[in-house]
Amino acid sequence: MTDSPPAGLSSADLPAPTADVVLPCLDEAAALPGVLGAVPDGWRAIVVDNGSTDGSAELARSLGATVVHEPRRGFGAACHAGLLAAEAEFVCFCDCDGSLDPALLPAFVRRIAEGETDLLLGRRRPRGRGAWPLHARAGNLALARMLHRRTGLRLHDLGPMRAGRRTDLLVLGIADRRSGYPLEMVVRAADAGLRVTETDVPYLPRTGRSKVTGTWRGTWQAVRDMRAVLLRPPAGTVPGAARQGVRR
Ligand SMILES: Nc1nc2c(ncn2[C@@H]2O[C@H](COP(=O)(O)OP(=O)(O)OP(=O)(O)O)[C@@H](O)[C@H]2O)c(=O)[nH]1
Ligand SMILES: [Mg+2]
Repeated sequence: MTDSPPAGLSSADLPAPTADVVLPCLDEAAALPGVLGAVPDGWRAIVVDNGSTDGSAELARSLGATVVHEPRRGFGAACHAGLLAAEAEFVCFCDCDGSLDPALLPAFVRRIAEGETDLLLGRRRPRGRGAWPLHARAGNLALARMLHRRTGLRLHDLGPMRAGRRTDLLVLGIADRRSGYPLEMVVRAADAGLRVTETDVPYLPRTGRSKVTGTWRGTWQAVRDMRAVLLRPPAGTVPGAARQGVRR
């Protein structure tokens, strides 16, 4: 439970609880100074590197971040290594390419701490040309529809910027280590009865070279990984019994 604010103050006047921010990073030296500079004061930035060759790890360390090396390639492998390394009550995730602003995250954490929601996702609202290519948007929309059919959740986006309670996220047992990780987090959270909601966030053109959804190949891979997540039966479900709603 959250303590009530002292008389005369609203909860918005109080500082948001501190959190750890997981920043998956693959060759993002150009974006790192801006991203780390926007991490709220007193929060821990956990940069998870997968063998960057542009000096990202050294740069992040010199800028005060905790750097975690994850030997296994993949966006999900990086996110999960960051979650395992986190220690704060609240954990946030944010891309490390300058497309999303970590300074928005205290408002996310506040809403969770106040009991409004359990997993809060940033719904990306593109700002500027090229921030979000059409094919990536179309893929995302298709996945949001499939997610609705699978879980009943009505989300517009499966964006990478998000926040939750560390213990809630750890017990979900997310297994995907590639592009399906963000979707699997949402599916498992819904299956576990957590409240999953979204809030608008500006989405800016990334700094540096596009690696995933900026390319057709990356998008195709992401959609395939995510489809596989949606086709998996809910955890703890007796195979074949999902239609009858039977759970172990
Ligand atoms: N550690 C690690 N980070 C990754 C990996 N793939 C992507 N990232 C990081 O995860 C974040 C999201 O990846 P992006 O390349 O921005 O993917 P995207 O936003 O879908 O597409 P683009 O911005 O167009 O490339 C960025 O901070 C990347 O550096 C990976 O295999 N390992
Ligand atoms: Mg990006």
